[in-house]
Amino acid sequence: MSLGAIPGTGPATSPLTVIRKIKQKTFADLPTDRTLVMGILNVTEDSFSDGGVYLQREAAIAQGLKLLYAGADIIDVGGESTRPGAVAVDPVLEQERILPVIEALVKAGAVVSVDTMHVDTARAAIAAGAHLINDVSGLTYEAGMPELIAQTGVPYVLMHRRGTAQNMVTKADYQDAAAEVLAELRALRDDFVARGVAPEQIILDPGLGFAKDAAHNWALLKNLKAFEDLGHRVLVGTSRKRFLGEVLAEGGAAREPLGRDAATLATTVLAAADGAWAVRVHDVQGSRDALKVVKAHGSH
Ligand code: PMM
Repeated sequence: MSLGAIPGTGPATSPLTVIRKIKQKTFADLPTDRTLVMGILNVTEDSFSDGGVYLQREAAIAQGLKLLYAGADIIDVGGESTRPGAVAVDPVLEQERILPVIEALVKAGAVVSVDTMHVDTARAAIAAGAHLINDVSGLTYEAGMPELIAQTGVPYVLMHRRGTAQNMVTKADYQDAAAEVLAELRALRDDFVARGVAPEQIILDPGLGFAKDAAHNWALLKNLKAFEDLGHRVLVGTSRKRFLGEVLAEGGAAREPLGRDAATLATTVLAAADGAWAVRVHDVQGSRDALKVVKAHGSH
């Protein structure tokens, strides 16, 4: 008997039909009984450097689906590198890179967040189906961002950063990093609320590595509960960051990024035990496993 005899299983079944049948998710569908995993999908030159635009796009969508099937609760799509010294990307190019990826992942049933500092890109991403905006610009946010977030009502990650990617390293100067970052993030939160953003829309992130050195990052990780006490969900991003490479250094050289996943998992466990809402990570499968252990232990 031909498989085609069973409706919906034959070779004539269009893959598109199958995709359409997948129930599209919303932010409200996310679990609330454990720490969530936000998988990182960077659609930047350095991440997908070989091939033309089409190949980059295909590779990015394939990687996003891989993260989704590995158990990512949210996929964070970014088209502009945010590391220290990174060159700013034109928002038009940023949108060319990420909009088709967002559309494909939303269609496949993913909850998608968009890592952007640009109002135009955030607006276009929301129109393409993105569920939340992850803005790392911190104290130097683009004019109009709070108004867009207020109008659209989407959840919004408000992360702490002093300065820009170009100059933030020079601004990593604190007497008491945890207290100062907390005070600056609280003031920024108040500013967004005064501009019409509902407090429930705001997710706070201490911004590890953004105008912070290793000691500052550890102070923030140790004081996560103080951020949670501001009354919002808290997102933490430690994945493969340099301060972990420094802990693992041998012979004075920091461990390279791809060798930092086990150390990242340790910080994931610590953050979850302190009540983090979500962790932003490269290693989705490992993070889900580690969080199952935290849950079984009853720590979150
Ligand atoms: N870190 C990076 C990029 N985006 N977003 C949030 N909310 N928090 C972070 O800590 C964060 C971020 C840099 O990491 P990558 O270059 O590995 O993406």
